[in-house]
Amino acid sequence: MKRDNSLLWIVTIFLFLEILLFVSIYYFFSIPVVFNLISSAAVVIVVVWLGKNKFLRLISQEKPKSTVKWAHDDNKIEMNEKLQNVTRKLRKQIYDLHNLFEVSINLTSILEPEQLIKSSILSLIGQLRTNQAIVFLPTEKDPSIICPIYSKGFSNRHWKNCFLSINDPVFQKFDEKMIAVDLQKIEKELLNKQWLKLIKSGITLIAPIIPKKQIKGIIALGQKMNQELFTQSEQEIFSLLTHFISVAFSNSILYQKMEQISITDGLTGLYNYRYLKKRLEDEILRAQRYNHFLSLILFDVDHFKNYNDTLGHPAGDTALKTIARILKSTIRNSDIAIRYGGEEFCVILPEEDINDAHNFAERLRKKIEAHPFHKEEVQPGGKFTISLGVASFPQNAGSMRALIDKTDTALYNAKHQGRNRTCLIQQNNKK
Ligand code: GH3
Ligand code: MG
Ligand code: MG
Repeated sequence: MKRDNSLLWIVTIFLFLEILLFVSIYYFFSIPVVFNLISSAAVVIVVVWLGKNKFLRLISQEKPKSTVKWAHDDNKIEMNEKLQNVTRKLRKQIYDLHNLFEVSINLTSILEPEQLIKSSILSLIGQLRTNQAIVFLPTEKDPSIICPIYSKGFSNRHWKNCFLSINDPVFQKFDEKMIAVDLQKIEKELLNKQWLKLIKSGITLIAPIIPKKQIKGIIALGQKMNQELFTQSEQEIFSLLTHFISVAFSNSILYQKMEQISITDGLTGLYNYRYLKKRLEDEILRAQRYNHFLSLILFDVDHFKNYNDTLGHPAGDTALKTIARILKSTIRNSDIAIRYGGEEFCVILPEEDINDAHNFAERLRKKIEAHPFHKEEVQPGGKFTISLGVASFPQNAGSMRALIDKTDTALYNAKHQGRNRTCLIQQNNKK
């Protein structure tokens, strides 16, 4: 390598100039100041010019470039570029995995199916940089037919009346790993009118929703925002996310079923006592807020023990189911029918005052009295009947507890006065 002698030269020139200066001071007193200034300025400029690069290298810790080019330097540069590319790809994969992990945790924590679908679509759109996604799930009437239930970025006309069979030949293209399928790569003869319409609207990739090894629906994606094709790794991310969504969806459906079971009476299918407390509280708050009436009816089968003892428990169960059926057919959509316990039932009538509730109670009582229950002649009056108590908020009670107590008292009065009748609180003789 060539030695850098620049500093040595500078110092030598400087010494020479200074000797000249010294001599000039001695012999020609008038010249030296100008000469001294010029020589010093020249030295400073040269030193600054030569020292600049060295100084910059020193502060940036950069090593001086070798002036000799070795044969293996090109290989090194190439290797370095390759390594940087691999590092970049690995960093991207770690970032994607981290995102996937977070998204999966978020999705599995959503227990409401509709909310889950909406969040899933937003996650897919964000992760895969597309602005179109659509979810197909079974129709209510026929679980073997799927239709769009939620979409983002597609206009309604694209997917209105779009129905696909769960046995569609396109779905056979999902392999056992259930990796997403690119619709561009599907043979044309497999694509029916519906698929052609969907492809025309921009759908490119589809992945199956498979909660339990059986296709229940699909998620379809539109094009990427930058109009590029989805890469292999993006297709894998889509498949993986759809798999998470499938599991989360299945859990949310299960949770919803369990929740429904926990508030439903197993014998009659009506709501149970657990639901009554929660719902009545909510309805009273609503009645308070909007200044509405609210009525409660409590009724009990007359001499049911006798019916049970004479005809057996199964006959008693059948009679209870019949009562529930008659009750369901008598209430409005907004009324809430509940099995209070044993052979006691209850109806919440939102926005109904005491007179409306009394009319309803009488209608129900007469329907039950008129219904030909199995071997009802075994009952004391020869008929299968009920007794009812009615009270209203705020006319008779100002709180949930008070309303239940007043209705119970009215029912007690109805029993006490001879059964098969309706009693309003404080009005004991109405039949
Ligand atoms: P009252 O007119 O005073 O109401 O007389 P009752 O015989 O109806 O009243 P009681 O409380 O003496 O009897 C209620 C009966 O209801 C006793 C119980 O065996 C029966 N019961 C409670 N739950 C069920 C049920 O789920 N199925 C059947 N078959 N019977 C039930
Ligand atoms: Mg009874
Ligand atoms: Mg009873």
